[in-house]
Amino acid sequence: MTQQLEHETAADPRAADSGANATQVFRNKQGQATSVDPQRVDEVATAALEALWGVIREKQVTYAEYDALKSWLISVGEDGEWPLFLDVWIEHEIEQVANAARPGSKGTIEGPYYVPGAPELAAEATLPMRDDEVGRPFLFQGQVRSVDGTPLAGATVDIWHADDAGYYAQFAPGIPEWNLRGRITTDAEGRFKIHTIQPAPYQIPTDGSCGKLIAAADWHAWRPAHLHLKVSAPGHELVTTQLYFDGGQYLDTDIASAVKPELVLQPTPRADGAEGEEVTYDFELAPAQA
Ligand code: MBD
Ligand code: FE
Repeated sequence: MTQQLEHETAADPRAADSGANATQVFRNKQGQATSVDPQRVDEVATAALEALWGVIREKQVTYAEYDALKSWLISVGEDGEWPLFLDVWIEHEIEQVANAARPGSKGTIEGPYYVPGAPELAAEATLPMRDDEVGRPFLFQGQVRSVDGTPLAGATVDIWHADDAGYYAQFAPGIPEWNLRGRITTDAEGRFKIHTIQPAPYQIPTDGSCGKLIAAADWHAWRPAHLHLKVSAPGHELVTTQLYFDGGQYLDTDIASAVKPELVLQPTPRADGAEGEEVTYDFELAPAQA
């Protein structure tokens, strides 16, 4: 318990609550189930099963292990942790395949905690936060451009991140609905200036199924501190990404395998002498596919 205490909140966050919310948010986003061509289902499902059969043969998986797996898979559903499991251990590969050929700013995984419809904010804005929000002040600024260098006025920087205890609004109890979430519109020169606080590293809930797998395998449960972003502009491809902090813990061992060198910020002390750090990071968006 000692390692968890430093990142605990007053209200006690439970994996099952956070999981239920993530499941609901995903259902709302997805709407009706996507229909996939049967030939494609056959091709991908067969390959996936064959890969699994290969692991069973290679590792000589036993009945006891098979039963442990069955029991664990049932609990993942009961805990609502399928979104968490998939986004931590599978999404990074999907993202690589999806965006390998896209020019412009690097993307990375979305994760389970994006909620559409955050408050709309001006080009320079402070993210919604509590009057007594704990955390080191952080100024995140930059410009959104097309890959040819044209500044994109009226682009949207949709940002969400954890608080100083590593918790996300709407997924942990006792945090105001849109805390540390906002949609900033860039100014006439495509620029934005976001005042917020530095998030803490994120720990996968230890009391749910994902936490059980992590403990059983003797892995650590952490993601490095990060900002999540969706950057978009008319006529351009939306970029879903994350930004990390140079020198931060877990950068080299992110449980979600979502760190890329291009995504590591190097903040410096505020030039104007204000408390905290600042960093400039520009985004370049690819023109939308025809
Ligand atoms: C997170 O905050 C996150 O970004 C991901 C990808 C998975 C779990 C929690
Ligand atoms: Fe996150």
